[in-house]
Amino acid sequence: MKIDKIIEITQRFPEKLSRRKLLGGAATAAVAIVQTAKGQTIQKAVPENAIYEDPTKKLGTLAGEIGTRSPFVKSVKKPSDISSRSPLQDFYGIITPSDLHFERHHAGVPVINPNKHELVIHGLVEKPLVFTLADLKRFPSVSRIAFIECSGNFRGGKENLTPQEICGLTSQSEWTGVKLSTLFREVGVKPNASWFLAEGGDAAVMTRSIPVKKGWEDSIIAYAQNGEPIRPEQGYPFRLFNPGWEGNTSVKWLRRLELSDTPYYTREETSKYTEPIKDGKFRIFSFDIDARSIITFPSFPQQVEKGWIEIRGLAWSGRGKVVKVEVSTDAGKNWQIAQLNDPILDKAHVQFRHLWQWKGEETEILSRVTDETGYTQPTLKQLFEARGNDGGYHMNPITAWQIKKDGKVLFKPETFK
Ligand SMILES: Nc1nc2c(c(=O)[nH]1)N[C@H]1C(S)=C(S)[C@@H](COP(=O)(O)O)O[C@H]1N2
Ligand SMILES: [Mo]
Repeated sequence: MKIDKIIEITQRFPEKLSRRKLLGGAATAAVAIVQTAKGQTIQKAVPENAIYEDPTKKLGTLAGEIGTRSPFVKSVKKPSDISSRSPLQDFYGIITPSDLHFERHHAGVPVINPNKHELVIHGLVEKPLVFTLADLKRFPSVSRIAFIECSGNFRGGKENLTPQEICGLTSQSEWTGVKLSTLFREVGVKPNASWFLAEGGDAAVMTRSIPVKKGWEDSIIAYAQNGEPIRPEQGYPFRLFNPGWEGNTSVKWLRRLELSDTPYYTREETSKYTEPIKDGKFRIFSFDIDARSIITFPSFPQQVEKGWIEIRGLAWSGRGKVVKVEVSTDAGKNWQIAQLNDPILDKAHVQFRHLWQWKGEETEILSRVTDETGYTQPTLKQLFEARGNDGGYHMNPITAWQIKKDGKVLFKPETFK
């Protein structure tokens, strides 16, 4: 039927309706009241490009100073008072767009003038020194793709949770900066220095004790992120970055490093960032991020249709490379090896995928990762058995999604009682 004229766009389809079903393939955006060539007035679903002007008939916006996201893309972080979470379910590949990197601030984001900001390195060193941003940029630079994860990255308890809500306190960037080992050589770290204190220049004046060994190994003073100066939310003008370690140790807005022969037992490593290990005991300085994986598609609130589905997700380990991700599509009875997409980097988010034919049965889908140390992601039950069920930090349980008969996908709240 030839449409002569669109008279009125009446409504957008409710999200619930499958657009594909309605128009047999074409992307539809609305219902229009249209007049046919024969003068009849009828209601008809219309494709998006019938509502929005034909882009081939009009000069587009000219080149600009800064790129934008399409108005059709709605990916955003989820802020609470103290943090905002990355929308893991929206990501492609392994890099988190800088403006979607999760944020965790203990006293907000400071405004720092790089010309007034300095890094002091002192304590057990031959030659205490002060570095400006310009000074740091003169040293040999390194770039590395790696994740940062907050060790408090776990939510559960109800079915309507998205990957973002469950574990969106992890993000991945290409970080550029100077190796801390380079600066250690510059100041002449003394042989008896075994710890250093890292201090931030925000209102929290956040402090953490870090073993000097880590500094020699792979810590970076990062001043850039994904090709641009590090964002204020991530620590502008520079931050400490400890690959694979709990996010809290990667002190942002870094202003001071003090070398010492003992840890400092700051608030962040005594009252906070310690976790129970049964019998009233707590572990302290639990730096490594344990291996974890999560299926990001399909996940709540997505809906699946019968047929072939590519299950997709992210896996990572703070102790090195991911070597294996297994997926179960029958609630954990059988496990299959998932495909890992290149690149598979050290201490980095890796993409996995697994082809699955869903025939309409009610089931649960799960993923579990094994890293190069041989460690395999535990169940929540195993975590509680090992540590008592006080929860706390470093919770990396296997995450299950329930697939309902109608294709609805829901988080499977923990069953550990
Ligand atoms: N100075 C300072 N550094 C900080 C924090 C802070 O509040 N102040 N938050 C820490 C915590 S708890 C985490 S998880 C990471 C978060 O880094 P991001 O906000 O860049 O994602 O930064 C850490 N570094
Ligand atoms: Mo954190």
